[in-house]
This record gives sequence, structure tokens and C-alpha cells, in this order.
Amino acid sequence: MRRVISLIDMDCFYAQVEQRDNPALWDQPVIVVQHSRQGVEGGILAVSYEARPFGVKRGMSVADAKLKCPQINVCHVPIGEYADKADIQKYRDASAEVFRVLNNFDTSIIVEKASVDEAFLDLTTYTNERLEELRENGNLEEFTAIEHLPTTFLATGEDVKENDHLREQMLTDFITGSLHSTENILLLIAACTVEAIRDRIHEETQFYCSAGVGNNKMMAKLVCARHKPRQQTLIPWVYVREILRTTPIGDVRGFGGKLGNRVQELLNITLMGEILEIDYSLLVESFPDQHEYLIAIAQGMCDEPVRPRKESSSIAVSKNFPGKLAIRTIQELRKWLDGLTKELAKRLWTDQNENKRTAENLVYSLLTEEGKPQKTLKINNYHPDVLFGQIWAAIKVLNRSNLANSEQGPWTPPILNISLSASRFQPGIPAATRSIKEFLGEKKRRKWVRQHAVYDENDGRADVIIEEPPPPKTPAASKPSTSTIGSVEYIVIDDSDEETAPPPPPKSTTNIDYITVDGKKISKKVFRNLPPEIKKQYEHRIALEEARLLKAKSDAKNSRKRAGPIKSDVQKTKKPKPLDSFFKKKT
Ligand code: DCP
Ligand code: CA
Ligand code: CA
Repeated sequence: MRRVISLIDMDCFYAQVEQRDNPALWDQPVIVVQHSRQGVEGGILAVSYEARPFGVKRGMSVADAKLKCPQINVCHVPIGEYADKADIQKYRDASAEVFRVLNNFDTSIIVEKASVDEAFLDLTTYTNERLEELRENGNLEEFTAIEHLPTTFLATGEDVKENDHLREQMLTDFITGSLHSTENILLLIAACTVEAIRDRIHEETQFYCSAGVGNNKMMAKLVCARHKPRQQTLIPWVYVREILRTTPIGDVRGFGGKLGNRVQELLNITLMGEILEIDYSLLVESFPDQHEYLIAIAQGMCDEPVRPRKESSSIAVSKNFPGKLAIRTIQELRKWLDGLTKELAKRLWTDQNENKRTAENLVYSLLTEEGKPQKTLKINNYHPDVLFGQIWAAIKVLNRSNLANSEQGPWTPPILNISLSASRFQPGIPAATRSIKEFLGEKKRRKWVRQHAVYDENDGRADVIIEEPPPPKTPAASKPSTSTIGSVEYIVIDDSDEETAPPPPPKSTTNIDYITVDGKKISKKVFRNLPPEIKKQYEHRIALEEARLLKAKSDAKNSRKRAGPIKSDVQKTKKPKPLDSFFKKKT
């Protein structure tokens, strides 16, 4: 049985966050820009759809954008609290709002956070359950009516000819022709459900998004981009080959980089479908360990499971120092490290509180023209001073200036990027990491004393009483100095919000790495070589098991609320019920 998968991607996400913050910007051309440095504006990160017809694009300079679209509204990414670098927390918070909607829609839908504005949904179990219910109630036709698919396109290859009449015609034909195809009906139920999920996201966050619906992650992601913004695309299995026939190789998830380039260069092709026309022996010769994988992808087959994933697997801070801005002194390096460490510590602590987990590893990396030294350190305390001490001890020996004084003087080779990434999260909050709370608590405490006003309810007067907050339970930690670094900003690439990459294509490798299936250890190599059907079952079982655990947890909290059975003898009206009447909101 084929799976039913969707990919939901927010439209011009950072731009929408700014539009919601300042509603006058809705329906206006908007760009979101990295902060200016020394009077020069940073690069463009997001472009609203109103600005796109003018030719404004990501990566362009603001000056060029203004030339193309003089009425453009320019928004800036805020500056961080500890390090003088971009603070994308507000976009993360907006992302969390969207994920709350996704995670609460229905517990039998598996949700995988794929990036700050993107999620994969496994709707296999959900749509099968729904189909059974709808058949029992005699509501199937009403549910999958064209009226419930107002923004859905059918990816046939003809769909890119923008025309609403053609869209409706293709969809109607597909619905009519699918009456006896359970596989297609499941996709239709998924498409209707995703319409409802997207409506719910808009209702609860004001944000618009687009989606792809298909039988696997690769196809769902690929077709999501076909009709944007505020629309969705359904790719039935019969059209997969046709779509891939004309798909540029770099458009497929996992083929945008090195692998995609190698495929194009070695095989001298540009389209995904062309892989199937290549002489088999040439394919094997060019890709001895990956030819089977390439053929599978070119046929639209991808069995990567949707993994329930709510939190990032790493939390990272990073800063670029391009060209003349490269770090050349110890003092400068220490200042930036201090700021970045504080920023990281703040995020780690917030994550610890929210997700009740603690990072074990910290990887630092310093990019120079001569290489990128990096090292993994064990985190035993989240306090920024402790982290800084650890990092500095490891880093200072990398200075090739060979000066006796390790605290001052020049640094060589110049540093072009610093990145700190915490990973290997373990459940729980060990006592050793608590001191960071005191660091942040102390900050809050001072603010609290300054601002706290108590309204005396007893006599109704609004007395302002400055009251001391309760003392911290553990002795206050040493107060770290705040870093003041010049007002300079650069493009920041934050690893933790980058899209999750698909699993790497097969490589000939002998290293032993295990995965656990049903309590048994299987080497990854053996697992990879299992017959596809068995592998699929295992992967699905792993995903389902994880989903069941999540479901059990949330069931324990609040019993499931879905629309009760609808009487089967209900008279069918011509006009279908509004789609949302099929879905009950979870509160
Ligand atoms: N982003 C970023 N730097 C990048 C790419 C993206 O900071 N190099 C941020 C800004 C985007 C958000 O991530 O708004 C989501 O990225 P997408 O690639 O999904 O692009 P958008 O959501 O902006 O536009 P689209 O509607 O095309 O998805
Ligand atoms: Ca997006
Ligand atoms: Ca995205």
C-alpha cells in the first residue's frame, strides 16, 4: 500500500511575520533584510509575493530591489540581545505557532518539522481511518467534492497552464475517475484534509501556506512548489513519471547540490526523467553504489519515513566575517565568542525549559582561508562563562601568531566564520546545567525590581508597590559581563533552522552503525539492503510506533475529539457542507 504524504510550506515566511506585525503591510510589496552594517544594507532573506512580479529576489541587494520596485517596504531582522547579530527568535516563535496547529489537528497524523517554515505530514493512517468512517456514513462523495478543493491543482503536466477552468476540469475528471481507486480516494481525502489544515493555520495564525500531496516525501515536496502562494498541488501516482520527465534534476530534494551536479555532469543530462533513458552500464559505471537509488528516484520512488520530530536536533549560532571584516585579533575573537556563547546559552536554556532535554555536545568551527578547524566538546554546564572557558581553552591553541600572550595580540589565520552548535540532546535537566537559570534569572530579577507594580485588589486602589521578588533558591552565579560589540551585522546562516536533508544516498561503506527495529539491532548496511517491501514495513512500523507513543501521551491528556458519527440516513443536499464541519477543533 502506498503512503499518503503531504508537505506544507509557509509562503514568504519572514515577510508574512512582518506583515502580521504591521498589518498595513499585508498585500504590499515587502522584503525582509539582514541588518545594515556600516550604512550598507544586508541581503534580502524573504520577498512577499506582491514584490515578486517586479523581479525582486532573495539574495539581491536592497538598492537593486528599490530600483526594481520603488514602493517596496523594507523590514529588518532584529539584532540579538547578547551578540551583535541577527535575532531570528520572532520567526521561530511564529513557526512554533504554526507547528502547534499542525501537532494538534489530529493525533493520527505524523508531523515532522522539516525546517522553520516546513513540515511533512504522514496522513496514511489518518486517511484510511477517515475513508472507513466516510464510507460507513455514506459521506465520501460529499467530503471529496470539488467544492472542498478550492485551491487544489492536479499535477498532470498540463496544470502549469494557469487557468481556473482547466484546474476544475482536471480535478473533476480525476474525482469521477477515482471512484473505484482506493489509492486515489485516499489522496483526495488527504487533499481535502490539507485544505482544512491550511485554513486552520490561517485562522489561528493569519499566515498563508502552500502544500503538496502525494505518495512520498520527495513527490509531495516537489509538487508543493508548483502552485504557490496560498494553493496546493496533488500528485496522483499515475502522473509521477510524467512530472519527473520534465523536472530539472536540481529541483528534486537532495539533488540541489553536489549529487545533482555530478548526475548532470557525468550523464550529460538536465532532467530527472532522463536518468531512465541512460544506458544501464554507463549508469553503473558512473555511480557504482548509487545507480539503483538514482533509478528509484527517477521513477518517483522514495521510502524515507516521516519521522515525528518537533524539536531541532541541534541548536546553533553562527556568524560570518567576510573579506575585510575577518577577525584578526585575539581581543576581537574573544568578544565575538563571548557574545555568541551567551546567545547560544540563552537558546539552550529556553530549549531545556520547553523541551526538557539537555545537549551533550558542542561543536565549534572556525572558518579560515586555510581550512575549517572544528572540534566536539562535552557540555557539562550551560552557564555562558563556563561554556566560554571551555571553548576558549580549545580554540586559543589554534592561533598561529605564536605569541606568548594568549589573551591579546594578533590572530592568524584570519577568521571568516564562527559557528557553535549544540547537539546530542538527552531527555531531562541535570543539576549541573541549572546555573544558566541563575544567569538569566538575575537579569529578570533586576528588571522585575525595576518594573514590578502590584495592584492592590483589596482596597481597589492602584497602588504601585515596588516589591522584591523571591530570592533565587541557589546562590547567585557570578554575573557575566555584557558584551558590547560594534554595530556591525553580517549574513547569518543558522544551521538549526536549515531544512532537514533527505537521508544520504547509499554509499559503499563498511562502518558499522546500527538501528533498532522491534528491539533488535540491525546494522544500517543490512537494513539498507533489505527488500524494499520489508524495509518499507519496518520504517513504517518505526514511524507508527513513535506516533503511537505520542498519541498515547496526548490521549492521556485530553481524550480525542472528532466529529461524532453522522447519521447515514441524512438527506444529501446539493450544496456540500462546509469542509470545516467535518473537522472538530481540538482545544
Ligand atoms: N531564509 C533565510 N535564509 C535563506 C533562506 C530562507 O533566512 N537563505 C528564511 C527566510 C524565509 C524562510 O527562511 O522566509 C523560509 O524559506 P523558504 O525557502 O521557504 O522561502 P519563503 O518562505 O520566504 O518563500 P516561499 O514562499 O517561496 O517558500
Ligand atoms: Ca516557504
Ligand atoms: Ca521552506
